[in-house]
Amino acid sequence: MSDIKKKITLIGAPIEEGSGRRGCAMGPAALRIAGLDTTLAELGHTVTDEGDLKPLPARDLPNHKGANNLQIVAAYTRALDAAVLDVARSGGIPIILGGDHALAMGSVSGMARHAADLGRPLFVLWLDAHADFNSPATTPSGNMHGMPVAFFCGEAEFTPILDKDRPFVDPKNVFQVGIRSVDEREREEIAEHGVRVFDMRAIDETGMAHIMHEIIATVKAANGLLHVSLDVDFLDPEFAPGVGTTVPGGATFREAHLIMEMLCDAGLVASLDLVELNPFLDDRGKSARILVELTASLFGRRILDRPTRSA
Ligand code: 5AB
Ligand code: MN
Ligand code: MN
Ligand code: MN
Repeated sequence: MSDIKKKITLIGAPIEEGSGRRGCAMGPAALRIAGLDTTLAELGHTVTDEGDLKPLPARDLPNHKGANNLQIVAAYTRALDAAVLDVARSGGIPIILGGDHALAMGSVSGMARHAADLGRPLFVLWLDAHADFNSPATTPSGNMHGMPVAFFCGEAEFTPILDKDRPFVDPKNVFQVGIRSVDEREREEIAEHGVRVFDMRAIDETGMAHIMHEIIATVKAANGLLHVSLDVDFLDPEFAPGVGTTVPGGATFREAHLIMEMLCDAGLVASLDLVELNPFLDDRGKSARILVELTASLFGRRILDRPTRSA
């Protein structure tokens, strides 16, 4: 599958208002400087860069307790929902250059619409230290980058950011890998809704290959589309320090690459978020570069030309 040439569209989403600090707005620029477009083009894909979205704050929405910067987060959500659907509908693969993780409210909602149009289920692979299943009612911080999963599963419908009758993602179709920091209320929510969590302990116990075989087999069996959402803090801070929410004990360089290599062979990935990169906190572009390298593995770069070994 990795030899199939794709139509890839880069969409910059320089949102930082979903996180508690400044810096993620420089993420799209850092990913471009690290050579994301040329790297994908060298692998034979057709790459278009749509530039950065410039949404206007959604002034129709009132301030909401527990949802910091709601108007600007809603504006990005609406813009990305439409932009991602547009690209996917025309046969392209959208890659969203973040920007903080609140942007997944829009990117995943757009892909959920696309999957519904095709009559196929959408699965989400959430690579993150955090579960991001808070809502304005449960959040300890008010930061909306901790809420996207609850939002696109239809569990954080507190104000009309998008239409309420849009397609949601079934929480059982969300695979969370690398999790190691979950809030008390989130813990209850993800269990109640059946989110499929492979925490760091599961990775230690069974190994990444086993987990990925299981995920890929599930998506294939359901003829699903797969959206991958990669939060920089999924990686151990040793490899990717350029993020505001580092948590020790994260995925290694090779564990992350293996995920991408196996997904590439499986040929299931329809869309990708690269989020939470904070170049202001990075070490000489290290984290931007690793995101580009991982994306290259996802889209066909291989060490040797051989298929994935069976489990
Ligand atoms: B990230 C926390 N759960 O809700 C919250 O980086 C952290 O997109 C959220 O995963 C981290 O504020 C959001 C404490
Ligand atoms: Mn996240
Ligand atoms: Mn995170
Ligand atoms: Mn609930």
